[in-house]
Amino acid sequence: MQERGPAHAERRDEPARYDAVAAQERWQAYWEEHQTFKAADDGSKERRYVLDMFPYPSGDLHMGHAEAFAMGDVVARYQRLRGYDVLHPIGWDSFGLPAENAAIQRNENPAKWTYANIETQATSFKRYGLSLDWSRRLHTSDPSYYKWTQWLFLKFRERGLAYRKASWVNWCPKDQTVLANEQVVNGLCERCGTQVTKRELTQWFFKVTEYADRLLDDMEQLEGGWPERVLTMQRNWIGRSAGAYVDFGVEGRSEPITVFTTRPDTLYGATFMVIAPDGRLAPQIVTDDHRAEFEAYLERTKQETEIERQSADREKTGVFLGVYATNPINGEQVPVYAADYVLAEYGTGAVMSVPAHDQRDLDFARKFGLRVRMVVDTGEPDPAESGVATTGDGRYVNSPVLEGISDKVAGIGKTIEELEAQGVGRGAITFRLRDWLLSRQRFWGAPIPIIHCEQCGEVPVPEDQLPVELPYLTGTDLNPKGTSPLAAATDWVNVECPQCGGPGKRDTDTMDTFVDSSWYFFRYCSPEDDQRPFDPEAVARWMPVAQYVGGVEHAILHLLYMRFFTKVLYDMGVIGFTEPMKRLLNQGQVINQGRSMSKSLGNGVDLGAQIDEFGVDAVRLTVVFASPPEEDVDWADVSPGGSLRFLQRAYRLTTDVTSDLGVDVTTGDRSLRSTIHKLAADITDCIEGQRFNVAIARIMEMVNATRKAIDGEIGGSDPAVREAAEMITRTLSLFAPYVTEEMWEQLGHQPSVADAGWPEVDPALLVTEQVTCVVQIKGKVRARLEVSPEISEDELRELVLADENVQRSLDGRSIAKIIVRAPKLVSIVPA
Ligand code: ANZ
Ligand code: ZN
Repeated sequence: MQERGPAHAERRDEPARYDAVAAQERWQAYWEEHQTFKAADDGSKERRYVLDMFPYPSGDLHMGHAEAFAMGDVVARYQRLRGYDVLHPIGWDSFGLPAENAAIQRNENPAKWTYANIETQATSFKRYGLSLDWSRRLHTSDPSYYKWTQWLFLKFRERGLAYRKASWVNWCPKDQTVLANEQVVNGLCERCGTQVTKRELTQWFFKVTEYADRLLDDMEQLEGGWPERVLTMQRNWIGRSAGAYVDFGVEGRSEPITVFTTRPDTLYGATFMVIAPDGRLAPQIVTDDHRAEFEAYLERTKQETEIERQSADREKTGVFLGVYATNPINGEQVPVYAADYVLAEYGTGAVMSVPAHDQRDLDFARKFGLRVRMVVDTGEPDPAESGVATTGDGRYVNSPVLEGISDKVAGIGKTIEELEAQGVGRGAITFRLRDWLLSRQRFWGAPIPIIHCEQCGEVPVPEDQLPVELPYLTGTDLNPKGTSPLAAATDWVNVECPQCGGPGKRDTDTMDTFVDSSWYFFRYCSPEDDQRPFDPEAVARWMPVAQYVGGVEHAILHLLYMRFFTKVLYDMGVIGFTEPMKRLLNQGQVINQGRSMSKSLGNGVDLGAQIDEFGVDAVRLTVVFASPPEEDVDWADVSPGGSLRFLQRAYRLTTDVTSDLGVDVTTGDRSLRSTIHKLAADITDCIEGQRFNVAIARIMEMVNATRKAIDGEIGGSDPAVREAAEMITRTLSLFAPYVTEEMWEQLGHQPSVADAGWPEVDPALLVTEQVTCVVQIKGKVRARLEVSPEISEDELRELVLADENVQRSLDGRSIAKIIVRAPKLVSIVPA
């Protein structure tokens, strides 16, 4: 027999208590049987789509899930009580690397681990009492789902938005395998500890850059609905920069080297040029004398991360390539270097170096003894001497074309004009955003539905042959041989070319799991559709999503990619909106003792154990009450035991209500009613404004006021007490679904409290009553004040004496006598 903790009520002669475990079992079964949370989707009510980021089936649910899903459920339950037909679906993001690693270890197919974990999580989600619509459940690793992921890939490709090009990937020379970024730990292979290098492989990309402008501009629609910091992160990630391309000629080469610069106005100060060692250009232009040195440098660069390369305080390194380029504005010859601080994939992979006005360039110039020429006089010391580059506005010097100008915008404009007139440059906008590298040399993902034919090249798998299902591989078959593990499944790889019937080979890459998660929210609208990824009418009915809830770790990639997918679908004409999520809530993390929970710190908190000890309601109430939703919850500072005691107090109120169901509550005690209605109005505001923790504090105030009324003169038979208990039950149901079902029943209602509606607040009860207080001085009325009927004598005396009219009448005279009859009369006799 399982031992039962305090979540189980012991029934001695104590006041009534609710039994958390029994309630959980009972109501879970009830909801399932009655499909309480299934979206009706029949047009009887206005629709609202509330969505939690779907989970990855890594194991059982943990505290992080507990928090995120508790928050999402507050919103879903609230919208439901407000009378909306709520769609609150659940599914699993079930492709991904951990399943593959587990399968290799256990010598089985990744599906086994994946689907077993999904079942465990599903059971836990049900126990957790979430108001989910289970009928729409999906898994991205089901062929019925990834069929449409593949279909979308092909549609994107038709639109020119999916293409292949060579790109650098992480490569373990010992295991002979491509590594995902997560598999590179401190520059070493996670499996064997070998130093990871870069290797060039042909990869698939989605052309997100084509949507860069729209991804930025459409953020206007998200202002106010999305956290500002997420919008800022996306803006920075997209990184729109205005500037110019400038062409530098190179002797003996027909093509110029084009640089991207945000400061074309500093062109006269460009005293050397730096290009990315790992770009196309460097190996082409390096002279034989310098090739060996260059190649050694390139090898070193390949072992560095992009972050290292860009860090400002690092000692600059680089190699001279033996060539000179010509500055187009003054015909000056400048030496060309390769250095790791210039990235191959940004701008053109080449920069004109202006050491006087760019610190990286200045550091480099000082290390390599290159010229520093100031072209903007900002009034600060000459960078050549100070070692500090100046970046501000100032008077242009040493720049004939810009003579007399002292403002950056004008300087940039004038230089671009000049460059365009001479045909050696043009104004340009670049983005930091790169195309999305979507192919993975991994097994457990959606295969890329392309067949490579020697005759026909890349041939899309015909639609009626989708899905391209994964072959059944297990254990060591999944160890990559060469590139992708799929390459080893020769029976699967070798197929007829759909176009010419000749021998073809399947593409052996699979798609990044971010592809799967970029469209799942559309699929929930019509998860059974086997003719298309989603039914456009169903999507039109439900979307955009009213509220999306998930972790801030997805602020960039997932949230950007799903926005991109939405825009492409809009361009395809299948949806009528360009932003999929109206509102976004990023919940904080659950931490312990000030730190993220981790195995090595031994500070993990087990969700299942917490639930066994305190019950679901107490745990959910605790995570939501602990702090504002977007802040972290430190489990060391919270008290689920306290939450459980509070829930028992709330429950006990309902057993103390002695008036009948349906009694006319408007005949109840006015002051209790007014207190409760004011709190209820405040709770509504708190929920709307996502201050869930404050809403709970207000419910606690309701419970206290009601308890006081029951134990005091008002008593449990007053209809206002019933009204209060019902409002408490309904508002509390957002946070503690089980006990509130018990309370609702205890109050004599039919289940479910989820159908009870949100409390309606009577505006008449919100106004604080006022009475008029008359102030007499020597028997004459000199002032009238509006005061609360409950004002005390002291308060009233103070108020009256501070009143302007009273002071004027007294005109400095002292007071011989003052009679205060609160709240209606004050009589003053001056000396
Ligand atoms: C000359 C110059 C003079 C620059 C100056 C800056 C200041 P943002 O603003 O981030 O777009 N740059 C261009 N391509 C680069 C690459 N592939 N790797 C590293 N740096 C690169 O940065 C644009 C500026 O960063 C460009 O403007 C270029 O340096 C450098 F006083 O050109 B600038
Ligand atoms: Zn062919």
